[in-house]
Amino acid sequence: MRIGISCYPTIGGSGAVATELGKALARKGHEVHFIVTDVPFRLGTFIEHVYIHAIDTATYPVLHTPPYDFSLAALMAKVVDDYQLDVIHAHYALPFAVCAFLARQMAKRDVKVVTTLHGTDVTVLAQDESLKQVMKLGIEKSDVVTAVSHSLSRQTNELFDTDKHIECVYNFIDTDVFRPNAGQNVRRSLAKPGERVLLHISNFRQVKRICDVIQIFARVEQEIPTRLVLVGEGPEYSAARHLVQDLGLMESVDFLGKQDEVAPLVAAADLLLLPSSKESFGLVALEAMACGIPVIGSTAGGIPEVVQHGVTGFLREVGDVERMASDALRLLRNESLYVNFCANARQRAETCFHIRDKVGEYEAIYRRVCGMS
Ligand code: GMT
Repeated sequence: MRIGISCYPTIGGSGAVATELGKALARKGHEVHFIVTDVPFRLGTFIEHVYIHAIDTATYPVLHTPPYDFSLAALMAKVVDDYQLDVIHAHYALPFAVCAFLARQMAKRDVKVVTTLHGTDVTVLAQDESLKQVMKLGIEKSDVVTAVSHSLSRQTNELFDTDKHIECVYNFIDTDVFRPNAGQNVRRSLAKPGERVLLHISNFRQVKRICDVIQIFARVEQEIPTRLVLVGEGPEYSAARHLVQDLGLMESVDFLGKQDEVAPLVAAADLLLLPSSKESFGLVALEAMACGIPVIGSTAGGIPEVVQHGVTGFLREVGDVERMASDALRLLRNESLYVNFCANARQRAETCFHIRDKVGEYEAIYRRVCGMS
């Protein structure tokens, strides 16, 4: 098939999922066209059957802001016609599903639109009433809408007061890349022998509750020698640094900033912390599980669909740092429990979220929507 993919190319779960999906589809022989502002960050080296179409946004003195969304819609329509696309897969309702809807009006060919909701569009952007109406249009005019968890499907139907069927296709993981022992060489540079490593990776938005991450670490560190590794950056970065300084923890916390290849870092950790207040799925939790790393997190959104409480990690109410810290200590102090959780985590990633199965689910959706099955 010929498939167009539009996503945010910058670092983030949705961009990672869209890019890995495109690469996997291309490896299976589909023609994949990324219609984007920039080369997606996870694309890596040249892959046969992958094309990149980058938007060239018009700027004129009379326009206060470049008409980015219209340029994107126009480019989508052009790629649909030039390359005879069967499907546009929009990763995010806003702007991509709405642009795909516009593109369909302009294109000469009857292209189908599949939209995947990743969370922030629904849980954050839809708080703005005017954007909500535009997003609702994008969702309702898509041929198929998927969400990355059942929690997000339900939330979307409630929030937009729509009965549009929203299928759940879980995010996925390449268990050959994210695997136990992928971080053997990295471990030595993160911690001394005998020290444990807690890891958090995010874009440091308020919803990630970085201060909870630090509070959990502060409690664990009082009991056993432990280091905290923080990967990423964003609006809460300085607040996080201040809290670490105020608690006198600068010596035992590493701020590594944005990192492209996280598999070795994830595999080098002992536990992943994800205490978010909002999380439609929590891709990083799945990355940790695939590496055989248990997760200490919150019960927000779709996290309980990924992490099984008491089996592959422990989940508590948002903000309950006391119990999250004692869960972490319980796992780190009990070797046989810890080893069990590690094995469960890896097994769950392989059996429930394998890239091969999820790519198959998306292919089946494309075929269905194009009347091929
Ligand atoms: O979590 C973020 O802030 C980034 C955001 C994104 O658009 O990349 O992540 C969302 O999509 C990911 C991939 O589907 C999910 O794993 C994240 O849970 C989701 N983030 C939120 O719902 C806050």
